[in-house]
Amino acid sequence: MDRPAILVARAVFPETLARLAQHFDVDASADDRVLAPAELAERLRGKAGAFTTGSERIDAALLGACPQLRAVANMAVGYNNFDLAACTAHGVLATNTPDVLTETTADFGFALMMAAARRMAESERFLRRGEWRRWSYDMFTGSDVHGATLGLLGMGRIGQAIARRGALGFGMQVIYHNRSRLPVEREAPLGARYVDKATLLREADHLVLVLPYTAASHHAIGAAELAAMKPSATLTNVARGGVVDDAALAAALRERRIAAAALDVFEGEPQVQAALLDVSNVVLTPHIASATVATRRAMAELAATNLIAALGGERPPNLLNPEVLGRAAG
Ligand code: 8YV
Repeated sequence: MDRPAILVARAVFPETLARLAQHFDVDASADDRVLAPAELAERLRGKAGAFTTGSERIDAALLGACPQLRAVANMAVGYNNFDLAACTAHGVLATNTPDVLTETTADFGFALMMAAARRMAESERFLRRGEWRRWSYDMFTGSDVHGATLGLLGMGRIGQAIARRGALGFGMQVIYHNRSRLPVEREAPLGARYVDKATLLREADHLVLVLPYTAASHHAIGAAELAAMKPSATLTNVARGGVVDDAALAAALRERRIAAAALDVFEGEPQVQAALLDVSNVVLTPHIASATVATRRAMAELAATNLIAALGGERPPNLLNPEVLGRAAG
C-alpha cells in the first residue's frame, strides 16, 4: 500500500501523532530537537509531507533538495518560516493554523500589556529579591489601562480580538494602523479609529504589535519610532521577533524614553539580547502567547487536518497558496 511518508519535525500531542499514523508512514521527532537546515533536508528526503512549527525553515534550498515534498503544514498562524513563493514554485501546498488561537493569543497580549503598564514582573522580582521593606506612595506606580488609548499596529484577527477586550472591557479608545482599513461595520462596535503610523505612535498610551513579519515589517519599530512614542507609553510585541529592533528597544527602555515593554517574541529567539535581560522595565516571556492546552491541541489537530487533506487530494482548509491547486487542475 502506498501510504505517503511524512516527517513530524517536532514533538506533538500523542493523539495527533496517532491520527497522522492512520494516514501516513510517520517519521516523528524522538527528541524534539530543532533540526539544522541540512538535517531537516536529510530527514525530509523522500517524504511527501512535513508537519512543522515556526522553528523549521522551508525555503528554496530545502525544497530543491526534497523534490518529493508535496505539502507542508505549519502548526502556527504565522508562516514567515516558509518561503511561500518557493513553495508555490515547487508545487508544494502550504498551510497554517489561523482562528483557533485568536482569542488565546489576544488574552495573552492583553495580559502582557497590563503587566507592562502595571509593572507586574518588575515589582515581583523586587519582592522576590527581599527588597520590600515598607509601603510608599510612589512604589511601582505605573499607568492606567482602563480609559487609556490602545494603539494597535496590525488589525487582523488577533488585533481585533485585543481591540474588543480594550474597548468593551476596559473602556479604552482604540486607534490602529494596518495595511488596509477595516470596513466601517467592524470599526464601529469598537469605536476604532484608523490612523497613520505617525499618529499611532504619537497618541498610543499602550502600543501592541500584531502584524505579520515580512520584509516590509522588519524593524517596523526602531529607534525613530520609539522616539516618537510618549515617554509614558508601553510597547507590547506578540507578533514576531524582527518586527522590533530589540537593541534599539533595550536602549529606549534603559534611558526611560518609553515607560515599559512586554515581549513574547524576539529577534533570533530563543536567544534574547543581553541588553534586554539587563533592563528592569520589560516583561519577557518565551513565545507562549498561544500556549494553553486547549489551543495547542486545536492547533495540532488543525495542522494534521490540513496535511491529511493536502496529501489526500483534497483542498486543505487553511491553504496559503491556492495557485498550486489551480495549476494542478489546469
Ligand atoms: C506558535 C505562533 O506557538 O502561531 C503562531 O504564529 O507564533 C505561535 O502560536 C509558534 O509559532 C510555534 O509554531
